[in-house]
Amino acid sequence: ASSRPAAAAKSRSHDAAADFRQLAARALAQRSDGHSAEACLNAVAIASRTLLADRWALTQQADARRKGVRRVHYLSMEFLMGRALGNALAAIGMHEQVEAALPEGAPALGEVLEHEPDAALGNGGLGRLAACFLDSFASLGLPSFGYGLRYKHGMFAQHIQDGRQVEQPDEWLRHGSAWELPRHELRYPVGFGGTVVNEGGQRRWVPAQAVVAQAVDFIVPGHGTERVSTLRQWQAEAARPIDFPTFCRGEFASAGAHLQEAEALNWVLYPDDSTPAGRELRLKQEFLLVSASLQDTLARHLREFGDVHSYGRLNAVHLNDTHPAMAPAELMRLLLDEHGLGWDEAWKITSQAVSYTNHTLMPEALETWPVSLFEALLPRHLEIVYEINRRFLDEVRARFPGDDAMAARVSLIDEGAHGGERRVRMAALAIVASHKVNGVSALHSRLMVETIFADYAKLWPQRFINVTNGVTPRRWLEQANPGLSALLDKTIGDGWRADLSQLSELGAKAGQKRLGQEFMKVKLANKQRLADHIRRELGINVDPHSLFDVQIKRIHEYKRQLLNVLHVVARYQAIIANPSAHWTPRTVIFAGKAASAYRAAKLVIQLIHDVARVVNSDPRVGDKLKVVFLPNYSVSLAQIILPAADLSEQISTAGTEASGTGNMKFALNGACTIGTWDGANIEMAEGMDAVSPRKDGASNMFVFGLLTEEVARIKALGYDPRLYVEENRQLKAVLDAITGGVFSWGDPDRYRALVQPLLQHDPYLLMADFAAYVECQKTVDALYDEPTAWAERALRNIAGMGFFSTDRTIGEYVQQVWAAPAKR
Ligand code: DL6
Repeated sequence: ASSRPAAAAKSRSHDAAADFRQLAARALAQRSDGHSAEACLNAVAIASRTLLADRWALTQQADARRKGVRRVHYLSMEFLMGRALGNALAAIGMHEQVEAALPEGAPALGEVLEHEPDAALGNGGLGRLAACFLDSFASLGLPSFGYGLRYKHGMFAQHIQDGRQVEQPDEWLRHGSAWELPRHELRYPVGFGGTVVNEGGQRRWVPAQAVVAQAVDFIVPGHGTERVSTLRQWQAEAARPIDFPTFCRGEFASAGAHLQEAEALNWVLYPDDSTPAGRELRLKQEFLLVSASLQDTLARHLREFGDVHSYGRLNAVHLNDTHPAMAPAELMRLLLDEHGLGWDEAWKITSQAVSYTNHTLMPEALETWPVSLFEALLPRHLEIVYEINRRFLDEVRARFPGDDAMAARVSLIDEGAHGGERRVRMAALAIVASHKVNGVSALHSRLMVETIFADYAKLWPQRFINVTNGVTPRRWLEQANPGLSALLDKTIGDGWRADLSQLSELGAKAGQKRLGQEFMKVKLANKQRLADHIRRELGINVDPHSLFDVQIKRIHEYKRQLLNVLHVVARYQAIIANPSAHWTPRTVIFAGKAASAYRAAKLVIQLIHDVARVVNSDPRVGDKLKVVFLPNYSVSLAQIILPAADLSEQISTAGTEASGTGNMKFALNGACTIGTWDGANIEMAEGMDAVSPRKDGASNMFVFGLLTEEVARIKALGYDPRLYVEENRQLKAVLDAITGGVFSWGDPDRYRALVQPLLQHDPYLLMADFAAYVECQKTVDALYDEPTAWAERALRNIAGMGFFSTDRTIGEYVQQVWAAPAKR
């Protein structure tokens, strides 16, 4: 009898596989372009999506039956999903079926997978974290939805012309997306502008303009489960069709101007906000996301439970940074004006539901909106914000009588005391409305309550917590690095695939010579693959035996790609001064995008290219040093680069990087880290040293540089970067070479705007950390010269990474933020 269920399961999976093959074959037969990679990709994606859509229906039915269990709604302007097909096939276990379904003459599966464009609907770590969360939502079976916008052109595609970044629209939807499931039944009106009217004592917003938000779903498969999660993306459409009489008069553009205006909401992520039109578009995008998502959650709640009173108990609404911070105001409006609740109940529900993650201490990233713009676009919301603020400030004054300065600092409105315009502080709105606010690493969360949110933490110390970031090991180890994954299976068993903490078992084995050799073999194969990619893309030959030293991330001054370049130049000068000395060969690899309006970051990209041009063509240098910038950084590019890295550069000024998640991906793939005592580097080093302590007691990480408190102290004492330059001949020679035009032949002024600030304010203390960085790089060289010791160190790094899975992160969010309704 016991074999009957097993036989039934086998036959079910046989049926599913046969269905899958049939679906793929049918979709392929319906194409007009034969068996091209494009056609095969589309066919297999359609078959996968159909299977996932069935799983979606079952997941929703199961969740609707789980009465009393909260659903999580994760609102984010960014979801950096990358490619979907490889992940889907790994999750649903249909690799073999696909091989079988691809007809004679079709490209190999690997080539088909390479053909898929990245869904690059994000900027950096924040967006990729959201994508990793969806993977863990599904794999852990958490009742949940991700909510975002469907950007037709992503952020931008980065092209490099003459060493400069040029932004182009990212045309990832050019061939459509077989993954998307438009939900024509889910359409919500979203208004802008207009007035607020009084109807029998009830306030009601009458917008001047309206669009319709149409839901388009992207189903995210779970691994090791048939459950899925959903990324619901909103597409704005005009609320009415073309104006027919105008069209008939031949005025085609004006007949459809409102269609174009609605569509523009979905063109790009983070439109340049240096113009008033750009700022207005951005605020409208944020409201589109918030309003459509909340209407959707309310509609679902009403369908399942029949009334709104239990909404706060049964729904978590999470704000991924301040971009969706309008959510509390919109939820209040919907509850007050559309559902007729009183203020107190609406506020209780709102604050039960809402929670907020802060992802940066950078003041410029803490959004504020001019009151005038806010009022013009969202007049009813401004009324609600004022009322929230009035009640909140009453509480503040009661608790801190006479402290007007405190009230002014925490107010939701910046009154523009120094001649500036009045502005709405979105982080303040998010904090006041949330029952929990978290930072993303232990250091960041501590600094958050000690600095930018200190006043709020005084009011509500229990509200602030830490949840350290993670990454999904499915994409970032199993799929990106099958060679290393197989080696781990062989060494510690495959339990780590379901429970990453089991990586710690590697700690005791890290010193085994044979294991080290096998590890280095896997690494070399990955490096060869990257070297081939670099040759194909850039025509540069790099030696896979050289140390691959990698910094891939958004280009930003605080991340200090420039410090890395200064070290490269110092090394170049040292090599040409003494070419016959022993040099540990290095290939320094960069990738990353600079925000389109960020001049200094764009200059850094140009400098990297100029330095690369000089270094790579200098015959005295040869293979001792190579510099590579890989354009158009993306998730799929990261999946090739990370497994090939020997050294991970995590060199932000201490106290500036909230967490980092690239740092985790590198270490998981067996790269050693050179890093400052910043963000999650700290917990990573502690993790490695706890599971696999070194005999000499030193850290497994290459740590250098000033600590956060030292940075603060130096700044307080009056930091003078010139003193560091005057004392360090090497540093002076590096800066002289850059300003002297060695790398910008014929244009010595090109980098004045980069170097001058280093000598004047140097806000990220590159000058102060340079010497320590260069010294630390020497210890990296020394270890790399001993492959056995290097492999042992790299294995210890992997062993310490068990904590950094998003499965753990999500477990903590569930326990500390989302599971229980808030008590205030
Ligand atoms: O929490 C995800 C990610 C962190 O790992 C990075 O350290 C942090 O820089 C990033 N934050 C942002 C916020 N916006 N800005 N700037 O992207 O979040």
